[in-house]
Amino acid sequence: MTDKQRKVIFVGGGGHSRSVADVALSANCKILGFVDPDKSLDLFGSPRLGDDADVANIAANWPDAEFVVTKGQIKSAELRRRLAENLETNGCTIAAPIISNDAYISLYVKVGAGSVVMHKTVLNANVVVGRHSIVNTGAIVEHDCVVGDFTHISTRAVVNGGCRIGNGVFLGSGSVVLNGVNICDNVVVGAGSVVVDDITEPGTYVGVPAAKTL
Ligand code: JB2
Repeated sequence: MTDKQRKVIFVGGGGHSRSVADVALSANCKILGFVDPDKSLDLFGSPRLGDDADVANIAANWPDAEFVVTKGQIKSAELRRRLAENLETNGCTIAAPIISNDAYISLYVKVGAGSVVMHKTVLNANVVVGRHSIVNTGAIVEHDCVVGDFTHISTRAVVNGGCRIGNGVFLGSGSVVLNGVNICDNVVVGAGSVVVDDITEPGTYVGVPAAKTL
């Protein structure tokens, strides 16, 4: 028996959406199209359906469509939050989590609506990931971690066991968070940085060990 194919609409048609397209196809989703102010974009043949002001009409045309925000760049958490609110205000269905068929997901994991878990990731036992978050290609989130909403764990980042990562956090590519470390909301950790102690103030942290930049 095959699962019913899901129908998804992307909000954002840039680089991240191209990576998510590949994940969505692997997860038996049909991409109906995307929403983006840039009329020049193409998403592997899926049409541009309009911009953010059009989402209510788009949802009315495709009542079974699920919407997912597909923007990923550094410091985009606030924009992603606004785009998600716009979807909710306009009655759009937020996509159930989109999870690559090439990810290892423990049976004891919860992932929130609007989140995307990309290829070659590992979410180990007892992990909770919030809403509208991204676990990008090759990232590892170890046992008992809690990851907030609108948070992006970038490519090949490693979050070791028992960490709490807040909302709107961006962990750069290849960064490492040591066991049991807590990171508060609205933090950016630079690529390759190693977080060894709790971060309790929003800001940008880089280096080994990671320290706040001015
Ligand atoms: O308000 C908006 C808006 N503002 C910009 N609403 C909607 N619906 N879309 C918006 N955009 C669109 O986001 C731009 O027109 C553009 O198409 C897209 C941003 O594309 P970009 O490739 O710059 O960023 P991205 O978030 O798709 O991907 C970044 O982050 C990924 C994690 C890139 O840096 C990728 O290389 C990276 N892998």
